Amino acid sequence: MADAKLADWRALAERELKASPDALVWRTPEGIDVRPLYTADDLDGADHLTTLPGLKPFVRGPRATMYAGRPWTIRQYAGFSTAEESNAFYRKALAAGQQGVSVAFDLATHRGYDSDHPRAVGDVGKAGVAIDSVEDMKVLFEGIPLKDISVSMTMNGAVIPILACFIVAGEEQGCSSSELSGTIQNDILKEFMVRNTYIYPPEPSMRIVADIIEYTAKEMPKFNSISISGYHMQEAGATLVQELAFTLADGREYVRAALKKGLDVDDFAGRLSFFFAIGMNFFMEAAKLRAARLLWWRIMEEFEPKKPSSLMLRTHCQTSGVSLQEQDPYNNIVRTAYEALAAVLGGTQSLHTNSFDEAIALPTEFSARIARNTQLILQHETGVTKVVDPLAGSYYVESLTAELAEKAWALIEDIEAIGGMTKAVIDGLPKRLIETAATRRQAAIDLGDEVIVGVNKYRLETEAAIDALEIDNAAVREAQIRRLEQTKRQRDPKRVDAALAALGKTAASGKGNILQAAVKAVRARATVGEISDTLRSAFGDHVAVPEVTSEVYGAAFQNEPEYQTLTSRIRDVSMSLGGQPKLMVAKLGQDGHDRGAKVIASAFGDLGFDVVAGPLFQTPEEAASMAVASHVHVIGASSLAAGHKTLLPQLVQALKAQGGENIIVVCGGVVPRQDYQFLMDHGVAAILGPGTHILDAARAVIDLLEGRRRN
Ligand code: 2CP
Repeated sequence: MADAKLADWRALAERELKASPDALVWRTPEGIDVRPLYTADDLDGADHLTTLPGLKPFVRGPRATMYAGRPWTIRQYAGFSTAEESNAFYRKALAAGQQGVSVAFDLATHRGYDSDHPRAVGDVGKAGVAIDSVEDMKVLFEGIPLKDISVSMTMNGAVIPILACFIVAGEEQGCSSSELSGTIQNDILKEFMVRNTYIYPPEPSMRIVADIIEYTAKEMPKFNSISISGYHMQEAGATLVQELAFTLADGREYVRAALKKGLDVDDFAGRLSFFFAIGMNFFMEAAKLRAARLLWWRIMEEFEPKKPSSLMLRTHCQTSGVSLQEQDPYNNIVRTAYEALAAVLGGTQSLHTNSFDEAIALPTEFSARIARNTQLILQHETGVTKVVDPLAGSYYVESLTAELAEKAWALIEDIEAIGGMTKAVIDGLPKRLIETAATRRQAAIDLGDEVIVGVNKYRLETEAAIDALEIDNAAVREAQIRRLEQTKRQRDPKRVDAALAALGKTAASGKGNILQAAVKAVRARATVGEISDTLRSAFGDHVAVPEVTSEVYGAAFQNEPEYQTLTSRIRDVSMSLGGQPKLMVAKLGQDGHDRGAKVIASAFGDLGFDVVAGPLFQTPEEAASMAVASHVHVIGASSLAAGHKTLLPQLVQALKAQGGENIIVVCGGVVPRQDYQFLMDHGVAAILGPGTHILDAARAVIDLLEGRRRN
C-alpha cells in the first residue's frame, strides 16, 4: 500500500473543517498540546518503543505476563464505624469477590487521638474505622486469616502505633511478622503537600518512614513498606505531570532516607510501592502509569541495585474521587468504569473503584457492590486481561508516554535543584503549584470550558434523592470508649509505662528503631493515642500556616459580565459595610481535605472579599473565637469527612456563646441533601454542596449579607 502523505491529510482536514486542523489542538492542564492526529513521526526520539514487559525499563509492565498470568488485585478501600462493623463488611466483600483488604481509618486515628479525646468528637468512626488499641485491631481481622489475605492500611500520621497494632494482632492470630503480607501507606511527604493527616514536623516524620522501611526489610519480607502516593495530589487539583513528578521525587527521597539508615538498596527497594489516581483523561491516565514505570527505573538506576525488582514500579490505583459528582450521581458509575479501564490499560497491580455515591456520603452496601462488580466485569467479561499492554504501539499513547515522562522529569530536576523533596515541602513549592492548578481547573469548570455532564451541562432540573449511609457517631464513640476503658483496666500499668518510656527514649535519642519500640508498647496494651503522645513529646506537632493563592480565578473570569456584575455588587456591599465583606474559611475537626476550602478562599479573595483562612483541625470553639476576634461577617465551613452534623451545630452554639451570633454560617463540602434541613434548623444559613458554581456561592453569601442588613 502506498504511504499516505501527512500534507494530503492536512489538506483534506482543512477542507472538512473549513479551517486549519491546528484549531483542533487541545491544550491540557499539563501544557500538552493534544492534536487530532498522531502518526509514526510523533514517535521520533521515544526510545522505549521496542522494550518488553517484565524487563527494564518496565514501561510495558512490571511482570512478563501481566494480567494474562494473574489479574490485578481487586482491593476496595473501606472502613467505617467500629471494628466489628468493618470486619463484617470485609468478610462479606471477600466472599463476594474482593481479593485483598484495604483499611480506611477514621480521622481521629489518623491524627493519633484515641476515641475519648475531645478533639476527636466529630470524627470517631465517620470516614473510617476507629482503632484505639490492638484489641480493636484484633476484632477488625477476626476470621480473616492474615497469613493468606494481604492487607493494605492507609495510615501516615499515626503510622507507628497502627502498624505496631497490626503486627501484634497478627502475632496473636498465630501469624508471624514474616508471614504478613500487605502495604502500609507511610508516605508522609505528600501529607504536608495535600492530604494533611500529619502529626509531627517533616524531619522526624522522615525518620519514622525510614525506621519502618528498615523494620519491614528485616522482619516483614512480604510486606510493602510504603505506598508512595500521587493519588491525593490529583485529588487536590494537581495536573498529571505534577502528580507524576512529585510522587517519584518523594520516592527518591525515601530511598535516600533508607540508605542513610545503612540499608542496602536491594534490601528494601523491591518492597516500595506506589499509588496513583486515575481521572477522566482516559489515554493520558494510561500513559501516565507507563511513564511512571519508565521514570522510576531511571531514578533507581542511579542507586545501582543488583535485583531487577528494585527497579520496577508496582502500583495501586484508585479511580478519581473528585471526578464524582453530587448531581445526577448514577453518572458516576460510568465515570468510574472508564477510569478503571484506563488504570487497567496502564497496567496497575491493584485497583479500587469508587462507589457512585461518594460525592454525597459514605458508600452503602449497594453502591459498594456496583463498584466491586465494575472490576469483576472487567476481569471476567471484557477480555482485557488476555493481552499484555494492549495500548503499546499506539502513536498517540506512546507519544503521550514520552511527553509526560519528559515534562515530569523536568519538574523532578527542579525539585532536585531545591535540594530534594523534604526541602521542597518545607519551602512549600509543590503545594503552591498544586493549589494554583486546582484554582485554574475550578475556573475552567465554572467557565464551562471543561464540561461535566449533569453539572455544568445537561443539568437535571430536579434531582432524586439517593440512599445515604448514616453513622451514629455518638454510639460508635461510646462503644470505643467502653473498650478503651476495659483495655486500660486489664493491663499492667507498670509494663505500659516502661514500654512508653523506652519508646520516648528511642525517639528522642535518634538511636534504635521506633517501630520496634512501639511493637513492645502495643504488646503491653499501650493505646494509639498514648504512643502518638509519647512521640509528640519527642518530636513536637507540625503546624501548617495556610497560604492562599490569588489572581488565578479572577484572571480567568475578569472579562465575564457576570463576574464584573458580582464584583461591583461586592464593592457596593463594601461601601455599606464600611469595609470589604469578611469571610473566614474554616476547617473543623480532624478533616484535612482542604482543596475546596482553598479554592473558595482564593476565588472569594479575587472577587473582593477579605478572606481569613482558618488553620486546619480547629475545634468549633476555636473557630468561633477566631471568627469573633477577626470581626468576620461570614464563616464558610468546609466539611468533607461527614462530621457536619456534630460540628456545625457546635460552631453555631460557640458563636452565640462568644458574642458572634451575627456571624453568618454557611457550609460547603460533602453534605447529603437529607441533612440540609437538620443543618438549617441548627442555624446554618446556606449549604453550598459539591458542583456549586463559585459565582453562585458568592452570590448566595452576598444575598445573605444584604438580607441580614435589611433585617
Ligand atoms: C503478580 N504476581 C504474579 C503476576 N502478577 N505472579 C505471576 N504472574 C503474574 N503475572 C505476584 C506478585 O509478584 C505478588 O507476589 C503477588 O502476585 C501479588 O501481586 P502484586 O502485584 O504484588 O499485587 P498486590 O499484592 O495486590 O500488591 C499491589 C501493590 C501493593 C501495589 C504492590 O502495594 C498494594 O496492594 N497496594 C494497595 C494500596 C492501597 O490499597 N491503598 C489504599 C489507598 P509477591 O508479593 O510474592 O511478589 S486508599 C486511598 C484513600 C483515598 C486515602 O489514601 O486517603
